[in-house]
This record gives sequence, structure tokens and C-alpha cells, in this order.
Amino acid sequence: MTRLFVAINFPPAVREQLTEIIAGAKKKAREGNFTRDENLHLTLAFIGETERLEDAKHAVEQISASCFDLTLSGFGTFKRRDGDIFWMGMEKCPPLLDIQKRLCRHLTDCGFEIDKRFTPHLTLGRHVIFQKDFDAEAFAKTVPPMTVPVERISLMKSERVNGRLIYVETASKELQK
Ligand code: 2AM
Repeated sequence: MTRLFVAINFPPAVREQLTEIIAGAKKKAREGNFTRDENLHLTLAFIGETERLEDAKHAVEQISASCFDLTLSGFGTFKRRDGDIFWMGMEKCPPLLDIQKRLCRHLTDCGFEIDKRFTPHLTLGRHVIFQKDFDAEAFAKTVPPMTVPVERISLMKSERVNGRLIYVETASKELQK
């Protein structure tokens, strides 16, 4: 069985900036499992455990869409009992919604059960407990929006190696210039 998801990965320069942002947030947190540089991604669809890697590759490779720009902006948390998920948001982006919708359709047509609900966000930390005075809106004012070109989507394998979460690209689709 392989654990799969489809994502947008970010170029090193963007990951570097995100890592600086995470370092700032860490100072405001009592605890948390913050995302490592190489694991930063935007999830488009979560496939989960499957033996049908080839079908998933086929569904991703079928996508035909143009490159677009995504502007990362704003922060928030999803409340969880075991600590919050801390995320960076993004400005409204119709091409992102369009590609996500079409991807889900391809995956569903290939027989995968996909949760079609999509809340665009970039997870920066899990199990985060912030200090009482942390204010995501005030934090956002210290971080200017970042525009990122999106040129490919990736089918990612999620593995645990010696307890460490590793994501490996196993197929991809280049978007049209
Ligand atoms: P998120 O962090 O963007 O919320 C790889 O595990 C990615 O798949 C994670 O980054 C997570 O997205 C998403 N994911 C993991 N488990 C999931 C689940 N049960 N349902 C939906 N998405 C999940």
C-alpha cells in the first residue's frame, strides 16, 4: 500500500521565505510540530492508502491546464483537540479552484474516493499551541503577500522513514506556459 496525495510544491526560494515565517511563528508557540522546509506543499487532493499507483499517475498526467500565479497571504488556525493546525492562506485564485476540481474529477473517474471539499491552505504546523497573546491577524501584518508561479502539479508519496515523514514526488504534470 502507498499513501498518496496530489500537491503543488514550491521553489526553493519560496520555501526559504516560508521557513523564515515559520521561525517567526515558532517564537510565538509553546509547542508544535512545524513543517520542515522540504515538506512544504499545498495539497490539492488526498488519495490515501492505495495499491493503484499507476491509476493515480494516469489521473494526474491527464490534467491539462495552464500555468498560473498563486498569492500566499494571511494566516489562521484550524482548531484541534491536540493542538491547532497553523496555516498560511491565499488570495482567491480561480485557476487553482479549477485545476483542483478537474483533478478530483479525474481521480473519481479512475475509481478513487476523494473528499471534494477544498479549503485552500498551506500547512505550516500541526499540534501547535500558541502563547495566549498570539494573534494571527497581527502576525499577518508582519508578512507581505508572496506571489508564486505554479508550473506543475505533483503526485506525492508519503512515507515514514525512521519516524520521519518524507514526501517523494512519484509523478508530475507540467502545466502549459
Ligand atoms: P494539509 O496539510 O494540506 O491539510 C499529506 O499527508 C497531505 O495530505 C497533508 O499535507 C494533508 O493536507 C493531507 N491529508 C492528510 N491526511 C488527510 C486526510 N485524512 N484527509 C484529507 N487530507 C489529508
